[in-house]
Amino acid sequence: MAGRLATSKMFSAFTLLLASLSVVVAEEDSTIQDGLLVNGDFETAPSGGFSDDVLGEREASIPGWKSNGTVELVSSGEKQGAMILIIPGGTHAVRLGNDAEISQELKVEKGALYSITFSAARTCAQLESLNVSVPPSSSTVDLQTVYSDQGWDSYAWAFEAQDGHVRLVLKNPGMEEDPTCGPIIDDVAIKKMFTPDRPKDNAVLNGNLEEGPWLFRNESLGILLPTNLDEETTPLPGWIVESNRAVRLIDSYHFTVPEGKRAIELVSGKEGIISQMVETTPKKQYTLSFSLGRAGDSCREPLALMAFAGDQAQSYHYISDSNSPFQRAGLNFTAKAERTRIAFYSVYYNTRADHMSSLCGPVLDDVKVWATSGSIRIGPVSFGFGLCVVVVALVFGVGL
Ligand SMILES: *[C@@H]1O[C@H](CO)[C@@H](O)[C@H](O)[C@H]1NC(C)=O
Ligand SMILES: *[C@@H]1O[C@H](CO)[C@@H](O)[C@H](O)[C@H]1NC(C)=O
Ligand SMILES: *[C@@H]1O[C@H](CO)[C@@H](O)[C@H](O)[C@H]1NC(C)=O
Ligand SMILES: *[C@@H]1O[C@H](CO)[C@@H](O)[C@H](O)[C@H]1NC(C)=O
Ligand SMILES: [Ca+2]
Repeated sequence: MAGRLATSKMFSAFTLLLASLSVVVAEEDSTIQDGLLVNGDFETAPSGGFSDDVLGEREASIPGWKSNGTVELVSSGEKQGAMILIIPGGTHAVRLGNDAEISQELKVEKGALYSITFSAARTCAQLESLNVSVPPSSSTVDLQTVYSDQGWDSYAWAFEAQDGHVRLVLKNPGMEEDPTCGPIIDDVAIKKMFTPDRPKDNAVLNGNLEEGPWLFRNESLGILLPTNLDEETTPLPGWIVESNRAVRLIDSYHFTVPEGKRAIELVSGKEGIISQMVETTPKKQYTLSFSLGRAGDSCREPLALMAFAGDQAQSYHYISDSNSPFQRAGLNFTAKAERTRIAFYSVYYNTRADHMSSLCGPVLDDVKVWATSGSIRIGPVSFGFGLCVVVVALVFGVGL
């Protein structure tokens, strides 16, 4: 009897504990979770069901979203004139007419950095762009260049939460004569970012490119990182895209990646430049090393990238007849200042052999910078460097 009582007491204490735990969990849950936003894929049917009606200014017509202006839910297979509309994922998406917008309120952690991922397609041949904002931050993403043969691309953008409640706004700033033109938006997701620690033996932040925006596991096109000059607010911590054109973040589920799960494919020739300012000590000697490879997306060769470190610049060709999908390469430089710029772009404008309109290029991963002068250290790093020199020597030997 007493035993049973004790057990039941223990049981209720346990239940209480569980209950309080779940309250804690629920409180933590109240800020937004990584992944798709509420109805971020526009697959939830509006109250009246999916139809061809223009939603206009009726609020909350699209579950989870507020809209303003001509916002239409569009379905795959739908035609606009002679053209079949392209829906990035699933079967439904939204089209933003002139000056129209959709928005969603997000409960976030004040002061934290978030990235937003979305897919977009343009409908007409005109210049189309999208203003993505979480006031006061905003950015205009140029949709003119379609990088993939699918007719749409995914993009990433980042913002710092100034408040616990923010509003994400996706707006078509355009004023086209044909009001049925305007970008189609789909698959809007969020990810809270963290800045990885800088490893002791590497001055490069996020050199392996593993920390970045939300990537749908089923999304095979990678994510474009458009121009972003703000190193504090970037969807790829540590790095900026300092050119007019984008670079592409790729994953190991759909592409060949030299290290870990993610890498960068330099898809825009000399117009897609990724860079980082690394901390250095003036007059000290450093080595920059990185992996250069192919993405396994039947990109037409030659593949080559240009690497910059301080006042040094050198181009490197990927040697396709080697068995490895990537090679290590590098250069030495002497730091002139407390911060040194390292940067990369693709030497060529490459397209895929199977889809001539799909842009592609060399893959960059595992970027390292470390001091070499005065160091008499013989360890894995020096050994790695020795290997790298051999590879560089081989590259030149074969190249000539
Ligand atoms: C809708 O957009 C128009 C024009 O941009 C603006 O004047 C109006 O205040 C907006 N309405 C709402 C409810 O946000
Ligand atoms: C990928 O998955 C997401 C979430 O499940 C879905 O909304 C989207 O439509 C899918 N995208 C593609 C390209 O299949
Ligand atoms: C984009 O939208 C934001 C917020 O609505 C606005 O402050 C900004 O000026 C817009 N940018 C452009 C280029 O239209
Ligand atoms: C870089 O410097 C190291 C000495 O610190 C040297 O052994 C190596 O050959 C240099 N590599 C290149 C590519 O110049
Ligand atoms: Ca990586």
